Amino acid sequence: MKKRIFFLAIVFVMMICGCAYGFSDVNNGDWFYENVTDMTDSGYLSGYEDGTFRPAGIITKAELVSVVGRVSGLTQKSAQTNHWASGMLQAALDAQYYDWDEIPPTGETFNEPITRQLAIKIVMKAFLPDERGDYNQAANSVSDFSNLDGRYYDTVIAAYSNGIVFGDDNGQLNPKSPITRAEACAIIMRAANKKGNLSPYEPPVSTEPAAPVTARSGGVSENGYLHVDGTRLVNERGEAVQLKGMSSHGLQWFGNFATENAIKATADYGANLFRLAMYTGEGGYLSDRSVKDTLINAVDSAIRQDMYVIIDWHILSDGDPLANADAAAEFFAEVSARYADNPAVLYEICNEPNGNVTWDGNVKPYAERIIPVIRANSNGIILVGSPTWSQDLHEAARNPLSGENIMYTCHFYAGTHTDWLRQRIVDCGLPVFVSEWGTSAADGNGGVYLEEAQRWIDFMNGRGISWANWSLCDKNESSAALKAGANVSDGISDSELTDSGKFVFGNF
Ligand code: IDC
Repeated sequence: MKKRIFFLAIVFVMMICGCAYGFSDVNNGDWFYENVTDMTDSGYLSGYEDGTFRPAGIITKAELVSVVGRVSGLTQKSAQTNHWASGMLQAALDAQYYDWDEIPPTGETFNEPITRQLAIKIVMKAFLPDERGDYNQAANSVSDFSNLDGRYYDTVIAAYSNGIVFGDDNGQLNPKSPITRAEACAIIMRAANKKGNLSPYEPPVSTEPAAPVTARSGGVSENGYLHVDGTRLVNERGEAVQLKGMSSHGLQWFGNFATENAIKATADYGANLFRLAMYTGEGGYLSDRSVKDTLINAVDSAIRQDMYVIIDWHILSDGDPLANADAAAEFFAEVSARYADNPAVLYEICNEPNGNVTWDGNVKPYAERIIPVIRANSNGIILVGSPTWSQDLHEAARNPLSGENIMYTCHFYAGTHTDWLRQRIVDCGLPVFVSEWGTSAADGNGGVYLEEAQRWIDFMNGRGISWANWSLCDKNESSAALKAGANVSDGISDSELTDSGKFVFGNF
């Protein structure tokens, strides 16, 4: 259900999660009751936060194509724009649901209301492309048939003859008027039911490798493959590079802030890194494999934004990385194969070992098992944690891993960790990557401690240490970068940033 809500949050930009039942404006006697209920029950479409469905509201081209694409089982493709629906629009265009000029993939008209004639054509092409109808019958029953554009004759006639569309009480189709949400539900559900095989809901995961849409300063297209040189991170040309960006919160909870628009918004503020915290426990990957699809979509999004991206196996309640090493090996085999030799991707193999674990006895043996799995596909940067929530760099330094392009993570929270942890970084002599830090105390709340955070920023800048900040979400905790209810579908405005968010975004 969480995943479903996540998808819907993308599909219907203005809507947040809604309940499938009991919309205050959808009643049992309404002509669209069954269609709307089917649609919302299946998770293809959602209502609004205030408990309404708004059946008479209009629907945009992007919204209609997205829903039709989902119900008909299309997979998103790489697209020309960063619009939230562009991947599905491209897939629908390629599948010839509509023609180039009807909704140009360049995006200018994505947010316009869709006409009834075009909506009917798209629905017929998606579900019943081979159906035909009787011209005379349709022309007689539609009193304004002559208002149709000629290119829609065939599909509208077929729609009438197959009981997908009925005119209004006056027998009018109003082909060039916008279609309402209730009407869209009705024609989509009728056509899909007639076809007979509704595709089950699956989060959209593209099979095509993503590629940057626009080159950004400090991005992957500029720096290419990363390497470790001594204690420094360097680019393809051997020049020092510092990555800065946000970490997601747990993807099982806050996947709605790891969307392409959210990630793009951080890049627009200057970030060249995004970290995806895929929790293993607490309702994460080990109990819900679909979190991986959220992750993959987000990795693809970051790649399209020309950003470096960390795939974080976010152990936390499961403090010993060895406890789920089999699942980790399987996971990293899969994702490293998908992103084989992609210069954008970094692998963080264990967020924060904690509890009764040691470097020698738990973390190092785990790393020695997982690193070769990744190396079979990629020579990219691998980030390794250490005991005590990735603070025991001194333990790792005594018995470091062998091999190239390995860095050690140090995690700090400004309200808890100060000079002594900076000193550990200086003393350890290892290549260090701060893949998670917060302006709060270590529990993610309290403060914020911006003076100490500034000391850390100065320290990291001075040593060229890369970082990702915890976290891009709107949870009511001080480490969250966004205020409650922030809407990231249209970017992130200054007024949506918390004190922490303002400080961090100002430091990209
Ligand atoms: C915290 C979240 C909080 C959540 C908690 C448990 O901020 O909302 O309830 O995890 O899942 C870490 C962890 C990171 C923590 C964060 C703050 O990597 O998952 O997030 N923190 O406590 N290490 C040190 C601090």
